[in-house]
Amino acid sequence: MGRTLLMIKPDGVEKGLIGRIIWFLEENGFKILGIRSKRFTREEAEKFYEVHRGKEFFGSLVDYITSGMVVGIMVEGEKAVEKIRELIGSTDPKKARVGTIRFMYGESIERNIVHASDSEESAERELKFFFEI
Ligand code: 3AN
Repeated sequence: MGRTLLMIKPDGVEKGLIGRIIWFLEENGFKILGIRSKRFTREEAEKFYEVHRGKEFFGSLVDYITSGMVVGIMVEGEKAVEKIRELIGSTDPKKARVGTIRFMYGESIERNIVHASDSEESAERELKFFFEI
């Protein structure tokens, strides 16, 4: 068993996709261990995305992620990190596999509905932005 963070970004919340995404996770056999909505401060958002600091899209990414509420979901399941990354699809919705969350709902490489941790270490680091673990 493993756990990971799936975060619904402001565009996913605005589009009313919270319920559908939770349904999709459960339908795919994952267990929801926690759900919390919040709005990131700039400082927190910069920390959350620190691996991207210095990239040309960093400022825009921080503006976007702080523009509204996000929902953090702690998800448990076998090979959770790897499998949830598969279920969300490629960063760029145009390249995402049919049936993935980003394929179905994503608009652009930035407004791509969800984030999911890309390794077990990232998952433990990122879950702490939402949960006392
Ligand atoms: P993923 O979310 O698929 O792990 P990362 O970690 O490469 O993708 O990027 C984190 C976030 O940064 C993406 N979800 C997206 O919102 C934004 N991003 C990544 N690459 C670009 C880009 N070339 N232009 C604009 N935003 C980007």
